[in-house]
Amino acid sequence: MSVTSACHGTPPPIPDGVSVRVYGWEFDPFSEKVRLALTLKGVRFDVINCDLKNKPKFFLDANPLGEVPVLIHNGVTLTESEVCIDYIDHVYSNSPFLYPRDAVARAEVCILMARYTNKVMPSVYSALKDQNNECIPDLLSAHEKYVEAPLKQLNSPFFGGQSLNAMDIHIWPFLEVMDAKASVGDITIPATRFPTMISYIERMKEVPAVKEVMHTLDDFKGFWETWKTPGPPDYNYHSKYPFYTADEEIL
Ligand SMILES: N[C@@H](CCC(=O)N[C@@H](CS)C(=O)NCC(=O)O)C(=O)O
Repeated sequence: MSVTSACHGTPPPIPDGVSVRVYGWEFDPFSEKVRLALTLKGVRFDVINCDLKNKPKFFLDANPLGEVPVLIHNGVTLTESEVCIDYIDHVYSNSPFLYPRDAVARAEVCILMARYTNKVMPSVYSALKDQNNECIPDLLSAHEKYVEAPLKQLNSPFFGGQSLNAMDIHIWPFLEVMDAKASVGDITIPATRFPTMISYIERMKEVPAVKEVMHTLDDFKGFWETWKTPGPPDYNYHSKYPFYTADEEIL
């Protein structure tokens, strides 16, 4: 079977009895957050890879902004990964709870997430675009302040305590990329500055749901290779989820 992402001209996916669907692509950190939240809740879902340089009509119909992820559930269409995580926690009210039920504790989680979005994400975007590693100091400072320090203060295995919460889900895909970049020597995460964050990353890698959604170093290396050539990355690269093809139904 030829594997391809849905692209311009591809007809909408055919309902196949799976009630939850994510439009995304394999190496997109925002889509990974939604996949992780669903996996933690034990929800069966499928993923439709979307070619972002040649967006399928059904995807643009679902999100006219043309951004992944999109979460489709029982006729509900949602965008924005954080909103999706919150929705998943409400609709699937089984444990693990992704947000505390106590209002104050919940607000504290939301504050940590907002700080990561507002204060750390810009340095992540800059570092991804930067060819000369000039943005690495900012990336490290931001993680020191908004990940290493609060995690050290919490003194628990995860932001969610003994299990993951929305903050862990929110930051994981970006830490996963940093860790992979560190493994290939593109960046250095100094052990003396990041003792808590480094052991946290190792602990996260052992969580079964994280293992299911994360990528191997070889996956990353292969994907990064496709990004070195001019033009967009290969949105199809090594996806472990069922694909929709232009001439086939979803598996
Ligand atoms: N705030 C959004 C950000 C989503 C986002 O930036 N998605 C990118 C992932 S690569 C995207 O779809 N970009 C496609 C485009 O802008 O054309 C979220 O958390 O879901």
